[in-house]
Amino acid sequence: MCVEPVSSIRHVLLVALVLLAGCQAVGTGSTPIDTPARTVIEPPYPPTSDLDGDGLAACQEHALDGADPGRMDVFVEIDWTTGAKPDPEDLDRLRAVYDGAPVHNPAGETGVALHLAFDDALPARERPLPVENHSDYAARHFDNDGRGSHYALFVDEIRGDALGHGENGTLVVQSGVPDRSERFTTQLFAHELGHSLGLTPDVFAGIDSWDTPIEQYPSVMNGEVARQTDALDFSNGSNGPGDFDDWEYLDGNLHDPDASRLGGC
Ligand SMILES: [Ca+2]
Ligand SMILES: [Ca+2]
Ligand SMILES: [Ca+2]
Repeated sequence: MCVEPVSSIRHVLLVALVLLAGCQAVGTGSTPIDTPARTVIEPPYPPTSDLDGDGLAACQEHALDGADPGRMDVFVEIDWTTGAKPDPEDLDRLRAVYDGAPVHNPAGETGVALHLAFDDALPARERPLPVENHSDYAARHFDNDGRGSHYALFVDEIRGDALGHGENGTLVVQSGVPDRSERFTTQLFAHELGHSLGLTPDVFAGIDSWDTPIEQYPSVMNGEVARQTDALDFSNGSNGPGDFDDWEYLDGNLHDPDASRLGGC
């Protein structure tokens, strides 16, 4: 669940561009892919139902600003230590990826609404954060714990080999990795958020893999994608044998955020 240290990253830009071009070419053929008809369910939805599968009951979603019980929502509270705040404009790229996600929603639209809430600026640390200690921050600074949100902490440096870690609704990311752009920070966030949502190596072996080719599994969960590109998307499973449909998995198995403190029902 960790991303490889930057010291071992090799910049093979030309190869990356070629591979990117190959990835973009996938699915551009003239033969359309038949997709099964989806049933559109008209609101109002039963108050205690979760027909969009985002882990929030319809009555809870009515109590959350911006939530839609007919479309998947993912809420993330973002805290950061001094100097580690992620670039809001670059995070918009990730919002756009989620907005275009090929998931099924009862209201008929595809896509996932990614709600990113900047919350607390925390003091800088005197020493790098051990990755396992990010849960201490969550315990003290996760203001929306129990309100249907994930927790993301951005820090200036993580001690050890990892650049990030995420699972079960919380994640930590190192901002401003030396010799990498702000886009890399967003990519780390996209990767760790994938873990927080439920994409783990137990689900598919290509996740966190360093030897799965990009053209086989073009997902931000694939270590090779993080090593060679700044892509943010998950795979849609359309790339032949050995691929995995991350979005389909999330469509049916999204980690349910703790919503025990949400009112509305
Ligand atoms: Ca829901
Ligand atoms: Ca929803
Ligand atoms: Ca907070």
